[in-house]
Amino acid sequence: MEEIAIRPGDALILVDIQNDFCPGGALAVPDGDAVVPLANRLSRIFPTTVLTQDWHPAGHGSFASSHPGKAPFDSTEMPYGTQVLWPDHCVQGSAGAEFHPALELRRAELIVRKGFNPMIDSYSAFYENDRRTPTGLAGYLRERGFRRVFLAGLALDFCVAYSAEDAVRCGFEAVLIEDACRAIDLNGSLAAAKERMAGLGVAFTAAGAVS
Ligand code: VGL
Ligand code: ZN
Repeated sequence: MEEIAIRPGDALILVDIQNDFCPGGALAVPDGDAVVPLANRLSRIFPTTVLTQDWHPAGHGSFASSHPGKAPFDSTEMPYGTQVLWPDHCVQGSAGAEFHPALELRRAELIVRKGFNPMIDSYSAFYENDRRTPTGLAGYLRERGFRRVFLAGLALDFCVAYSAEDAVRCGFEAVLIEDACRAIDLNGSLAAAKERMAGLGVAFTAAGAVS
């Protein structure tokens, strides 16, 4: 595993480490809570941590319950393309939308909420799923002089992967901390996500190799 030294201009982005993505949650990622101790350790060694928080209004367009006749994990066509339909999750103000209780928030300098547009999902920390509506994160990172982002969290094959890909498209170097992520792995989504990331030049490392 590639050893990587943290340098000025690096930021850690911890993606969606929320109750609904952990065991017992509405969209539980297998073993999702296993990332928490690694995320905490990483946030103590990075100069800056950014958190993302999936934050949907009730009745969100990505919920299967908003599409009569559809079940969770079916797909549908939205104006911006194909969208997987999810169980209701991370509803604004609900306990499921809160960060995992053991996640240390102290070092987070920014919390990016996403998915609040009722008709557009937002996997990526940078753009909504129309791939055109920005969250503002790229501007924030640029204004603060960050050049390289390290990503970890949930789920590797959706929000983490989309964020890493968009980071590269926005001109940042991106490093995925693979063992500090867990995946949903829906119909081969994990292998596909890794291939897309590798193709864009995202680097892969492990939490223990970053210092
Ligand atoms: C996510 C599906 C729906 C994620 C969020 O955090 O990966 N996946 N909303
Ligand atoms: Zn969501």
